[in-house]
Order: sequence, then C-alpha cells, then structure tokens
Amino acid sequence: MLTAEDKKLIQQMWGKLGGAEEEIGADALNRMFHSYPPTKTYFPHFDLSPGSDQIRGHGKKVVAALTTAIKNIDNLSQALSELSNLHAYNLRVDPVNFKFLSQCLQVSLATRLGKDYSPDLHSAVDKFMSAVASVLAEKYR
Ligand code: ZNH
Repeated sequence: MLTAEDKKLIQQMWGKLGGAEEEIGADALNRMFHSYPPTKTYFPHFDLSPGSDQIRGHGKKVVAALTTAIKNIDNLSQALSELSNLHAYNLRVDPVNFKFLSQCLQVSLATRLGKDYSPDLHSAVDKFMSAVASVLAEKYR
C-alpha cells in the first residue's frame, strides 16, 4: 500500500519534472520496445523507430494518464476506469506487460533525476505503478 509519505514523494517529484513529462514518456516507451520486443506486437500500426512522432504522441498520453492518476491517487479505480475498460476489453494487453512499462519508466525517471531518484522515491514509484497496473488489469476475465 502507498503510504502518505509515498504519495507526497511522488507528487513532489511529478511537480518538479517541469515539462519533461513527454520526453520521459517517450523514453520509457523506447526502452520498453527495445528491452521487451514482444510489446511491439500491440503497436503494428505505429512507426516504432526511437523518438518517432507516434511514440512521442503516445508517451504524452500515457504520462497524461499517470498525471491524472497522481491527482486522484486515493481514488485510482474511479480515475482510471475508462482506461481500464479500454485495456481489458479493446486492447487486451497481457497484464504482464504493465510490469515491463513500469520498469522502463523507472529507469527513465532515474536517468533524468539522478541522485534525486532516492531509494524511497524508487520504492514509492514502484508501488504507485503496481497500483496503476492492478487497476488497468482489474476488468480482465
Ligand atoms: Zn496503454 C493506449 C495508458 C500500459 C498498449 N494507453 C493508451 C492510452 C493511454 C494509455 C492513456 C490512450 C487512450 C486513448 O487514446 O483514449 N497504458 C497506459 C498506462 C499504462 C499503459 C497508464 C501503464 C502504466 N498500454 C500499456 C502497455 C501496453 C499498452 C504495457 C502494451 C505493451 N495502450 C496500448 C495500446 C494503445 C494504448 C496498443 C492504443 C494505441 C493507439 O493509439 O492505437
């Protein structure tokens, strides 16, 4: 469970990214496609070369969803309910992939934030991304 301290750390960090969100989203996606190539099968209609417009555009959407999640951190199921429907019923992304994206996002954040990505923040982000992933996976049958 996310503690009050975890939530504070995440909210502070997110507030300090200062416009780099889109870049972080695209970097996380590039890393995911590179390190976990089967994830590419969900995006047959995308140009997946690193930094393509589609990767940047999609990175922006993913990060915007995470911003919404952070703003509604005590109410994730409700805040992400539509996205949860989309992933479970339309996209049918195997939930194992949520872990991959979470890993990659953490590397992107760590690369960006350097020593500010403290062990406490790392652990908070890990818990947060697991919470997001369980909401996105909660409607699968
Ligand atoms: Zn996902 C889509 C988010 C994960 C796959 N996504 C999407 C979107 C968003 C998201 C926001 C958009 C929607 C609209 O438009 O409405 N995701 C997300 C998040 C996460 C995710 C937050 C985590 C954390 N996904 C994921 C994964 C995968 C995916 C892991 C695989 C691998 N998605 C996807 C797809 C899509 C999406 C395929 C669609 C795209 C297009 O555009 O077509």
